Amino acid sequence: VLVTDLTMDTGVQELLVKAELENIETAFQRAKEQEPHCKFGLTGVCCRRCLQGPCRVTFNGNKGVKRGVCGATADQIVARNLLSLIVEGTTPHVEHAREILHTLLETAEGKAPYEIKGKEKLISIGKKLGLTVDGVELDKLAKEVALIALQDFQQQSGVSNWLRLRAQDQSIETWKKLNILPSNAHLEIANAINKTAMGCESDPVSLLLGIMKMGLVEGYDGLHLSTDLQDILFGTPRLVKTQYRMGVIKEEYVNIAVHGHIPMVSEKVLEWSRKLNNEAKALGAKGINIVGICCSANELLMRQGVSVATNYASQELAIITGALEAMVVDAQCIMPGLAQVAECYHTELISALPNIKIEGASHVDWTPEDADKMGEEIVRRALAHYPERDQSKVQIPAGTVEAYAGFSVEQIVELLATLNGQDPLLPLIEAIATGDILGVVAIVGCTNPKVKQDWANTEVAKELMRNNVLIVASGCSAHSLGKNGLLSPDGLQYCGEKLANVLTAIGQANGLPALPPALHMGSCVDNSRIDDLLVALGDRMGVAVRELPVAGSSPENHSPKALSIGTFFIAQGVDVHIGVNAPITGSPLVEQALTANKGEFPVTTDELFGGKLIYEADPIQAAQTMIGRIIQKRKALGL
Ligand code: BF8
Ligand code: SF4
Repeated sequence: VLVTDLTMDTGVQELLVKAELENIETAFQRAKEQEPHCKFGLTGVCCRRCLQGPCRVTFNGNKGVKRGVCGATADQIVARNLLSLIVEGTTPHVEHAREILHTLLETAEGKAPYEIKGKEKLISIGKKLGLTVDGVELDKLAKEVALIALQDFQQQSGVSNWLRLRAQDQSIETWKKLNILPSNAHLEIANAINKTAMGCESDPVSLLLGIMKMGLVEGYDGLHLSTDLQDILFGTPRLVKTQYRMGVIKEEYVNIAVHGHIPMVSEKVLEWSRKLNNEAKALGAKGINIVGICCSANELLMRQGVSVATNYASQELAIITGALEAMVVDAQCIMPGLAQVAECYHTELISALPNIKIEGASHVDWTPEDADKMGEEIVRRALAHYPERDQSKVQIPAGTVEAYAGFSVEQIVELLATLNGQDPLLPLIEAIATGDILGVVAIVGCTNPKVKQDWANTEVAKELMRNNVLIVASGCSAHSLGKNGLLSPDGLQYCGEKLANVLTAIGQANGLPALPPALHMGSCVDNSRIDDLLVALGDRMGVAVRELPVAGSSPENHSPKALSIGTFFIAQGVDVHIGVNAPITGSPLVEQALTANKGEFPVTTDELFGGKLIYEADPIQAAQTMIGRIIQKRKALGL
């Protein structure tokens, strides 16, 4: 296989060649070894829910057995498996939210060494929750906010506080009618696992509604809760300029990569790298250089302007540069294969979450109270490894790409306010109304070694831009766009003329050459920001989110998290495109319900919620399908 077929990133290509020469295995190679994939698994009809199985039933409706030992049909097995997968997507985000919630609580109580940097966010959320904010001390207010959030993990009835805080009224009405409003994230997760257990729920329609409910748990007590509390603790992102690609790893520096998702870990590592910077100089280095991978990168990029080495599929390659003294990992999307790669170098792979251990990695415990101890210990270990670096193994692909990020909703509104201080969203709405902006599409999610890295993400984006669709981005797909110049004003060359003019006008009103054609809104939990933007647009236009000419797209999805996030958006009536098929095609019922493709099954998410799943591997076709729906929704609005 040619490395140019595996990834668009020339730095990663160079390192893949190095890996081969050094006989080091990577995910790109292992992905090939798994081909061809098992059809039962791919289509979702393999059931391992009890020890009478595993049972495999027909995936194309005619060949093979029709029922498992217990009598379960393909529809039932696929729906159950999908709910189970969505629970696995939701739970890491809910755990993420719970961890930041406890950190905020302990910070407010003076027990944890963090400070409340997002005063404005705290006050605005306090107000929205109906708390008294005037004259109240920040710590006291933060504690009250945290305790209200904690109810979302404790209350046995009622509706999730964070859902009521962030959802649009029209959506709540729809969900209420369908009886899918969640109350307590832990309870809903337990309930969903109970549904999928052997001999429990077998009604595929009820299982599908369970999937939509889980999407709401994901959206409000996963994404929104995480972002809101992180903004309170670390501040709301503002426009930053940064650098992308492997070239951000610097030979003359002590290099530490932060990888994973939890900013309580990565922020502390960054803080201690600044405090101990002189110790690196004493070792003959120029200082300590922190680089990001995956969503830890996004968190530090958005708030601190830290540069990004790479995204998901090529995480192992960052170590193969031979120039990382340490890689710190917390949770989610950490490949176990990292340990094997790190063994070949002086790089120490360090895990940090008390209940997430990685085989072959060393461990430094993060807890809110001991966060400083963790930060200092990790940075000191990296310093100690610097003299062990083997220069003969160092090869850092040259070159970096400039990118803008930090587009929180607050920042977007502030940029627009230079055009209309009274009604900042109006210029954007007018541009949508005239068709200067045809619609808005969120490019979100992962990279996946099944797809040429960054290729589908950037192709979908470029085709949309060419058709004057404004792009907002998050997660590893934002990194794909960043590495390829689409987070910089240079990316305007790919835009239709009308979109380019709007972006130039807004940029120049703010002292920039132009806005980039894709606005980087953050990590995967920050898909909440994209949701906030949609709700704000809908509310200002007086329409439901489901009526907006918008869509979401995850062209290189790999993680169940991408599916649970997608479910959340479908529940609000937003179409969601995926480029790597979910395991649903073994069930005509589940496939039709989600994709609304013609079939005899009468109930679809499109009818109930206003949004559907679009599976399309071809990026240009995917973009065109989304554009078709955007035009349909525009027409319905009279545009
Ligand atoms: O939460 S985009 S590969 S790192 S799952 Fe994972 Fe996908 Fe990256 Fe961030 Ni999101
Ligand atoms: Fe087979 Fe039914 Fe057990 Fe699944 S739950 S493994 S279909 S017997």
